[in-house]
Amino acid sequence: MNILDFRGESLSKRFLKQRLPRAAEAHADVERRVADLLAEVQTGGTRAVKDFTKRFDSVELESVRVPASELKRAEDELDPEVRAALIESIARARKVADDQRPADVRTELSSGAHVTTRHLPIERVGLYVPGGLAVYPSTVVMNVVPAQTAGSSSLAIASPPQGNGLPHPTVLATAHILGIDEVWAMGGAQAIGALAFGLDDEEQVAPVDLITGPGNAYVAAAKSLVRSQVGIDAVAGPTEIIILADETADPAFVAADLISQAEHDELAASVLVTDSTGLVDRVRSELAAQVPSAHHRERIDTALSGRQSAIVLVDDLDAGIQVVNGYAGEHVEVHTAEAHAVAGRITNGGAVFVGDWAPVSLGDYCAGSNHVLPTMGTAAHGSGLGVHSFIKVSQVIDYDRSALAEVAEHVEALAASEQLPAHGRAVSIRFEE
Ligand code: HSO
Ligand code: ZN
Repeated sequence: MNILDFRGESLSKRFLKQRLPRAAEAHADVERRVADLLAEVQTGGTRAVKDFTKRFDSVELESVRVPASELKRAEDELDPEVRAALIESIARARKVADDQRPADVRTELSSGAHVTTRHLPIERVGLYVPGGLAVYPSTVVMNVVPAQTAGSSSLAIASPPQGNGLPHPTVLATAHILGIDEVWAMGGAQAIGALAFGLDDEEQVAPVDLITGPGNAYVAAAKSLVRSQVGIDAVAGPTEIIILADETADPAFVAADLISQAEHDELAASVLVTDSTGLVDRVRSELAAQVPSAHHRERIDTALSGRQSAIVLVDDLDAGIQVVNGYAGEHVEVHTAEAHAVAGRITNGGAVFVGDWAPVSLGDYCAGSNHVLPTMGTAAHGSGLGVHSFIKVSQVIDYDRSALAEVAEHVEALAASEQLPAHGRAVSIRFEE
């Protein structure tokens, strides 16, 4: 891993933005190709989706909709151990999601003057579950559970087909366990297009109001291009972990967690921030010991030696916290003395994992937290998936005559100051004899 020595630096926001390691942004070229593809899906409908599936997934689809019998069969044939794990993962995610449900609030501003803030479910949601280098039934859980808890009434899953024309059986089984019956065998940018525009010929995909879920660069580009017509959760970049560790950290745990993130993707980012050169040496020897026996060692090697991964040396823990907050990573792990207090000072992090016993992979599957999280520094303003992602806020304004009279002059004054006299008149007309 590259070493970045930030000791003695002032660590301004600008310095950190420029100097912290980060994966390259997607090429403009990808956006152009995806824009053309989306236009073809919009005009060509099901035929275009099938053609792109043949071209990119090498699969000739008979039907894009997954039959109900296949969903049931996938659950019937599911390995019991995986089933038990999914049940636990779902139960924990539901427990957290239940506690996230926001309450409506009615605010009384004066007698007869009320504003009610309502939280309403987004009705129809398209949930994208990637295929590619791995299979992600856990992502089905992370998308579906908060959407169901929010009360979204119509959920459609899209996931790329395998050679048999169906998404991976564990993805199908998980959808069935969760009670989802609308699953589409489509992936990539064409899936995002079909969900956003709908299909209305051979296959009937009703357009969705919101698309959530991670995906590769093509999916990300498609989501960002359809966002003027449909809501999206985020434009996801490659996955990332930033670990803040001091002299007390266990180097074997730190190395294993850097490796587990790198396992996702050659572009995955694994970053270690520490004030201890001793720990750097120990983590490096652990990496040297652990990487060669890893199943995906080549991918891991590429990710760990890429420009997006690094070991960052800082003067002290305060500087380390500044670096972590400047990075605003998808996953933050804290391996320091007084880890809880340190974690409390992490203000930019998609999810923060505290101490030795909360590795990111716990959160990937079974913590109860969500693993669809903001990447590429967007944790500075964005949030991971949760019940809130599937909720829109609507305010109900309810004033009676005397309550309006109380503020009529203020409305008129502000309307006049904006040179919008008809706004003022809409109030004054109500009080004319
Ligand atoms: N770490 C990934 C999620 C995941 N890991 C799914 C395994 N399966 C991004 O948060
Ligand atoms: Zn993971």
